[in-house]
Amino acid sequence: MPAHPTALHFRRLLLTGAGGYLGGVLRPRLKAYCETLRLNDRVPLGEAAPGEELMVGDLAQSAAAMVAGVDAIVHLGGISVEAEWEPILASNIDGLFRLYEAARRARVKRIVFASSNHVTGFYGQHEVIDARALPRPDTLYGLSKAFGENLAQLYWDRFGLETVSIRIGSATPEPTDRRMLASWLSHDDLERLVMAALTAPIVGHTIAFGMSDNATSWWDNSLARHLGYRPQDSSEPFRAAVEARQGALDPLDPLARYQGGRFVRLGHFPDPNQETDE
Ligand code: NAI
Ligand code: 15L
Repeated sequence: MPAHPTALHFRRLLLTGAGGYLGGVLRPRLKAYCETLRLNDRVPLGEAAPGEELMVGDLAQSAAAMVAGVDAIVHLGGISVEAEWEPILASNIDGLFRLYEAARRARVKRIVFASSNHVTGFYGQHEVIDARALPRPDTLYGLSKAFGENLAQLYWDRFGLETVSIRIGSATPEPTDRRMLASWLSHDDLERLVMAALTAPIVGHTIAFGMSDNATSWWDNSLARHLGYRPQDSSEPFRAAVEARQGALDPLDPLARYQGGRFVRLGHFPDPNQETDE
């Protein structure tokens, strides 16, 4: 049963990063909304199900072929955690640019871009921010997602190519630590948000925070209200089990202090053994 109530049906959608974790979540779900679902990743994608087209290859090299004939793109492909600069540069900067360039030339109308909460990971957990807050990336990874959002803004302002940049929180089957009580995005709500982003009448470039209807929240989605996203899940039913499992945190621990949690203290890859000073 599709989680998003829509009669709108796409002829062909492209899902990048289809071989990754969220690709596996969205692959069967997006198929319900389109005649043909084209899938890309540089890792094997298994057998094509009915109505699927598989295109295995690096997105920087195969962007033009990937976007040909698609109505819209759900772009998950990229480095999804902190890493060395070179792979981030290749996938999240150059790969993203190649994808947008190809989409512009092919006159694709809209891209849903998987951005990340790590664009603003250095805001404190005591703060509530909206999409007007300046980026405060916590990693090279978060920095690359901030670049992606700016690229999306450029392609909207200059070329009228629409994007919804979703700053995904933590999209897991259930919240497993205290931070995720605020950052959790259920798989069903992820589907609802991606479908809202694909089907809202006009989005320009919209930045939306990818979260469920959590009782604790650091993110104000009022600037993305026009998407019509209505989360239906909440981390609250998991709170007692999470708090029993994790216990109280030292308030100075980055896990408790910053929205980006442990990402703010991950090794900086050019010098990975050196922890950052606070
Ligand atoms: P993942 O790492 O499991 O999947 C990413 C996929 O992209 C991989 O299968 C990888 O092979 C592919 N990829 C990377 N570079 C590529 C390239 N140059 N060409 C072709 N394919 C390439 O990540 P996950 O968890 O599925 O996340 C999907 C997207 O959502 C990522 O962009 C990530 O940054 C973003 N995101 C995910 C969150 C989560 O909670 N899972 C939270 C915030 C953002
Ligand atoms: C992300 O951006 C990562 O892709 C994902 O693996 C999680 O770590 C998530 O953020 C998070 O902040 O929980």
